[in-house]
Amino acid sequence: MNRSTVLLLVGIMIPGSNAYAGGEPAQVVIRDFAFTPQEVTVRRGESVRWENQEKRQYHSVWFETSGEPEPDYFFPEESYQRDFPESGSFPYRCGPHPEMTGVVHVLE
Ligand SMILES: [Cu+2]
Repeated sequence: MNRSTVLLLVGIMIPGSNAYAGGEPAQVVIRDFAFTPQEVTVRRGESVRWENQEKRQYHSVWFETSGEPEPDYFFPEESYQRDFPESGSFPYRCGPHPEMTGVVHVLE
């Protein structure tokens, strides 16, 4: 295993690291009423995928402060994915659970 392979694996395996994982969407896990990692960084044009890993609870990923309508809830074993075509920092929350918050940072 060469050095760049090792660095790539480290980037994939450490939640919250800023490493670029090579075209796959950045992953955020939802479990125990929390987004993990709470902050995620991608490059402009990349996407983020939220996976609901709760046992029963549905959630949503709502970019309320961007003026967007709340998207549909998604349930355990479902996911929600979206692209980020603009750079900036985009806070979001869960619609039914306002205490659940996260931020997507999009680099130029
Ligand atoms: Cu929720």
